[in-house]
Amino acid sequence: MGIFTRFVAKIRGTSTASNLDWDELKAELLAADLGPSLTEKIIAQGKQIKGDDAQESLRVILNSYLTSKSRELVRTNTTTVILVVGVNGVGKTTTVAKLANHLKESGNSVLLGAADTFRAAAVDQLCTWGDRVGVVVVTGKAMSEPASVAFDAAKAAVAAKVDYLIIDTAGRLHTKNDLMAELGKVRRVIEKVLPVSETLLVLDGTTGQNALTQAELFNEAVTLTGLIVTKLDGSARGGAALAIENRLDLPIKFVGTGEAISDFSPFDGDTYLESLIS
Ligand SMILES: Nc1nc2c(ncn2[C@@H]2O[C@H](COP(=O)(O)OP(=O)(O)O)[C@@H](O)[C@H]2O)c(=O)[nH]1
Ligand SMILES: [Mg+2]
Repeated sequence: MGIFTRFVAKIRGTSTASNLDWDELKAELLAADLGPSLTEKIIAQGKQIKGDDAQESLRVILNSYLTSKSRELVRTNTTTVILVVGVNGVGKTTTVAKLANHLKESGNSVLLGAADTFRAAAVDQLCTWGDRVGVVVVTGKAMSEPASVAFDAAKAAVAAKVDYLIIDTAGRLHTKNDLMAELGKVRRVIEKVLPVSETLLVLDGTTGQNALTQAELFNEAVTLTGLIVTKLDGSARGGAALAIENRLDLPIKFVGTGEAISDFSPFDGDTYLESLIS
């Protein structure tokens, strides 16, 4: 059942939902991580909807809160560089592997750069994924500068003429200015070799409103081109994606729905709205 199923039934005046109070529906939307301001707006607009075309009217309203920006990954003439950023534990490294696999399955050659140099385990984790997916991972020596690994990876990507270079980075708190500045440096150093076409922020879909704050601060620091929302498997908080796009006007390009390599897909706005409504 979508988070708006009872909402639609209330508007239509059908089933037991017609007896529901708007306050009760509001509580449901808040619990689904739509956030207070978007919830208020949607309730106010929902109250204006009349009768049988409730589902379609609601779809139009919800669609207006999704971004109209392209969800397609950029593809340049040379190697296209994708920088993957985010706070700790959101699923960056797993997502880099999933994205590499996705691109490879669509016929692209891919190289990975392990620029999370803070923990040796992080490099090992990416290398293990690289082996499984069948892509080369460029690594640096222990505790080397993330920017220098990223630079080496960019050089290697040019030499190998791969279609995509994906750079994994260390998790960093969006409130730590020095770490955010370091990301800017990673990008500038890569750009001595190749333009960075995509800077994708990975957000944990279960973190609710905090994800919005993360996105705002990362966007200020490195100018994001898109988002990847993870851990949407088994989450009752299906409103997160809508709240995020509404607030940031940044496209969600992919979603992660589990720990396996194939638990990953391009985000489709229409399918998503359908899942909320029906
Ligand atoms: N359920 C679920 N777990 C995920 C998903 N993406 C990543 N994870 C898990 O989240 C944890 C942290 O992932 P990792 O890629 O190391 O995060 P990083 O610190 O941002 O690099 C791991 O246990 C992953 O298996 C997802 O879409 N769904
Ligand atoms: Mg990681």
